[in-house]
Amino acid sequence: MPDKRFNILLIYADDLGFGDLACYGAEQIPTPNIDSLVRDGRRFLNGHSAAATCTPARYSLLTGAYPFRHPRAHILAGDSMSLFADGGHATIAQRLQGLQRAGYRTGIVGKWHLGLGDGRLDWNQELRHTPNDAGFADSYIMAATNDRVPCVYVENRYVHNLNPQDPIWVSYEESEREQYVRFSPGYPTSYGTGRDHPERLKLMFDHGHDGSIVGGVSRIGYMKGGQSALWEDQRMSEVFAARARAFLRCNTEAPFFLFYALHQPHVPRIVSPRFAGVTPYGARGDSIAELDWCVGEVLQELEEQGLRNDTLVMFSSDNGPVLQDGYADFAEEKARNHRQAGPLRGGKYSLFDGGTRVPLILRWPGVIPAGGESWALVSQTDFYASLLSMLGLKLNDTEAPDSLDMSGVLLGASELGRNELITEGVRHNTLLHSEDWVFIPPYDGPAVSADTHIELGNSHSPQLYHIGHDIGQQQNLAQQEPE
Ligand code: NG6
Ligand code: CA
Repeated sequence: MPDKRFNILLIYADDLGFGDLACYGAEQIPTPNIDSLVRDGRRFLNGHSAAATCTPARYSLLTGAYPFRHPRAHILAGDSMSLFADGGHATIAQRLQGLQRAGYRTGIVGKWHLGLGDGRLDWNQELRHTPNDAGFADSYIMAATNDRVPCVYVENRYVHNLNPQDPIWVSYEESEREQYVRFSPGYPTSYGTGRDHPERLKLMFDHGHDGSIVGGVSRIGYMKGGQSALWEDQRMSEVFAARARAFLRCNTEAPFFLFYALHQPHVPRIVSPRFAGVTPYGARGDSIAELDWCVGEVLQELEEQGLRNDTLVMFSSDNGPVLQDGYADFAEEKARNHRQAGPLRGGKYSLFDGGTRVPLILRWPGVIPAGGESWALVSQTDFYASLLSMLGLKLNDTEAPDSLDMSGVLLGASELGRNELITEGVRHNTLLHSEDWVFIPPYDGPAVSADTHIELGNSHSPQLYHIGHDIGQQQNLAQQEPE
């Protein structure tokens, strides 16, 4: 039986790289709140997400299962069926919620991207297979990503603020595009598409992203209707921050688990006017500064509620960084001296370490010694078993098959990380981290992405790197060290 009840605040950025924060070496992006977590907590330098893209990384974060165990754990469309509707693994939220004595109040605010519904979704009805069915008692989310339709918030089982007189339609079928192209005055509202009406765009698409235009930005996929429910990109951070703060305010009695899943710095990077131009790096830098403000908001709420010492704060990112990801926001040109992946090779989508090695910071005053750091190999996949262990609990046979108890190293009581870890680039292309070595098997596909210009790590030859000596993965030792 758990005797220790503590709160868990899991803050998760979207596409934030290993080098994007001042506390990881960035020079001109102000991130004082996240930096304070490092000052007061512990920073990890070899912490990984499970995959170099969002959906599989999030799946593994919540379930403690490697993403390749779920055949559909790939980047999902905005109307994809929930990964939990066809036999996904149990989530840490479910486990915490179900605890006998320390039953947790669970909530998610922000990006979901693990699918909704059990097949064809009707956005105008009560939704099934929402986060509420995956262990989250309170849920206020965007379904997928900020570059995908539908551009609406979902509150528990309903699209928030939807007017039934203006129903919402969503499709990802190219064959249905014609229906979404024309502006038909009146009902149902059509937004036109970026491909057909580029003159209406305030931010030009670059690759993909030429579907429905919402708020002057064309997205992936098509939608019409639902005008009253549309989100405003510039206000998204405030909306989510207010929801997260409200959750914290309302849950001061029971222990809570809040998954605060931020949308920054994922494209389209449209920040609140307060953050426009605060960094020399254009919209991407500004969106990281805004992300830090979001972190500050929830840390402030913890202070105000007197919960600072009772709360384990965990901060990380779902995958590595990307500059050019579908919109002409000139992130590459504007990045100049900024090294978004720090010393690492590759980034989002990549088999190189830049794909999954991300900032990982934990703060728990009085438990985790302040100002520590660790080079131990740890994975977000381990959060499940580690959190249970901190509660004095063990995994049962059916849950979290790949999650290891890393509570010692996470809390700063040990330096012993994993010996081995499997991560993924894209499409369940796996690679192996083994102590100081990284082995990337041969994979088909371009060495460099024509769209994002990222080195993907595909090669017809096996690759072996000693990352202890060669963190930038420049020297392939596969021939030299075949054993
Ligand atoms: C890709 C999108 C990219 C981004 C990514 C998902 C194109 C050409 N690219 O398919 O812009 O949306 O999916 O990002 O459409 S993630 O962080 O959610 O994994
Ligand atoms: Ca992501």
